[in-house]
Amino acid sequence: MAYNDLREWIEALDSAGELKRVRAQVDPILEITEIADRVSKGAARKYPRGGPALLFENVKGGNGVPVLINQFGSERRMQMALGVDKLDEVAERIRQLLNMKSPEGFLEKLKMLPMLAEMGKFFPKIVASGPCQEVIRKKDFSFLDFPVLQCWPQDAGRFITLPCVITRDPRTGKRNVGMYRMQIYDATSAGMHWQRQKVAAEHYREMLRIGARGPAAGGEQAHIPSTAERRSGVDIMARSSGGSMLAEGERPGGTMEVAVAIGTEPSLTFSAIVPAPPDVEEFIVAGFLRQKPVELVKCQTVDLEVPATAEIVLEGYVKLDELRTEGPFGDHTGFYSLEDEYPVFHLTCVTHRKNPIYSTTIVGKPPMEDAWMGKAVERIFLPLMKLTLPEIVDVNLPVEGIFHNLMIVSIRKSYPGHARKVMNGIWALGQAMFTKCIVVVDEDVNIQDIGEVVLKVFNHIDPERDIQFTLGPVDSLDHAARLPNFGSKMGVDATRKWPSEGFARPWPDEILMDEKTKSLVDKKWKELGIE
Ligand SMILES: Cc1cc2nc3c(=O)[nH]c(=O)nc-3n(C[C@H](O)[C@H](O)[C@H](O)COP(=O)(O)O)c2cc1C
Ligand SMILES: [Mn+2]
Repeated sequence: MAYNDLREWIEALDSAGELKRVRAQVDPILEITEIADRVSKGAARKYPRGGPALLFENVKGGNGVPVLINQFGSERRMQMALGVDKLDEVAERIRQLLNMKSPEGFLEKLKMLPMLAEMGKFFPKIVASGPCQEVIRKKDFSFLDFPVLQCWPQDAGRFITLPCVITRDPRTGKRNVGMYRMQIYDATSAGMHWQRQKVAAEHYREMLRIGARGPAAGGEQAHIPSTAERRSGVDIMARSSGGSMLAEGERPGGTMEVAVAIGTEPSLTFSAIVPAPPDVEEFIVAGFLRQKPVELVKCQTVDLEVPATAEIVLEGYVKLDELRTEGPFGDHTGFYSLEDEYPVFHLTCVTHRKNPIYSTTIVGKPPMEDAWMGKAVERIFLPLMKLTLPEIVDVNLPVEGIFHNLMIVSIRKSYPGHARKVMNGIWALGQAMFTKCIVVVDEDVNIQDIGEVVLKVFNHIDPERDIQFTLGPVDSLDHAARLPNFGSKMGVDATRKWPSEGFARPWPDEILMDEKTKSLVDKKWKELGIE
């Protein structure tokens, strides 16, 4: 079942008892964070883990715009958002899609037709008009017409935390939707925190490479950069550090158009955080998740399309020669992410629905709302990881490992060195490149049970032999790395070691009672009178 907009989603949450409306006045500066944090950590005792979604209806200085927060903040709501009873159902749908084999004979081809028709539902549809443009403001607008939060005391200011940032690849015309926070500098400029390994940052670099000659979308011939243009783009990128993509004094000029949708229906919001392969449009991912096309409308002032039912749309551009200090920001590591240089988004037009709803989230010490989103990604991506690494049995990203610090993976080991092959494969797999520590165990370990993991991993390793270090890109949020974005990573091979791996000693059996004794005690259990 698909929600057509945020409002239908809020209604569904309400009727499922998953939403709490708050009528008391609250301050978007710090206070909403403190409330939402307590709810995430269990202060709302009537509710299961993660607490309810919150709709603040009376926000100080918020022009009457309500604030929705914690919409994804429990297992149940994450399932509801994706229209399933178990997240593994989504994984199963992906598995079926990947399992497709070529039909043999006419009958099998006929049987495929409904499947192909089904796939038509994944693609977005451009419609002539949509509620997101009920109100169009081409002048006298400000980010602060909306109740944008300051989340934590040492944050550099107010941040839009749940924006779907839409950009276009200037070479292919393909769109990308990524969730990148935006720090409000003033009424019409904001930091655009796309980290340098993310897709929108690559679109930005691509614009630099082609000398900002304009997008080649819409079937136009793509501009092929000259060697000199390429070299200058590469130079700019190589010389800059951290989030910087331009060297000081470098002025290639030009702009890149950007649109931001806030308050989208949940499958689209979720698809903006999904680490899909760079060339996969998130509008298609959302269409797949909701089994219904996403409807898009053309923007007013930029050549981009936005979800027709979004609550709020920000249209604007990023200058290719402008960077500004972004941060600090209280991040999902539980620490403040450091200041760094990022591009600046300039607002050219705001469109919104009548009586818009502002949707947001906070991050901080786990568990918080994003923990549930991350767990959904873990489940849904398992079949996709298995496509490249079929020996993987299961994956666990413990919430306190904040998704990039720790990945536990069980494998069906088949040859010497197999665990190390898997580590290297994971470090080469899209955003999994950021994984600071990968622990690999045999398939008989239930990796969803951390107690069992600790027991077996630390029994099984000879640290000097079984730990593998490597160097490479690390998450921009990693404050311990020797350099921003570059550092070391560790793999732990906790699989049982084989003679073919040079392990000559016998390997002991795990202690397990025999079945005969177990069933004997089962039968006598009552008679023993212990319970
Ligand atoms: C609440 C939330 C906030 C996020 N903020 C950022 C951010 O500021 N910058 C960033 O690069 N990634 C951020 N991410 C992660 C990206 O959304 C994620 O890596 C996504 O896959 C990027 O999309 P892309 O692959 O199309 O670039 C955030 C994720 C969540 C759940
Ligand atoms: Mn993407």
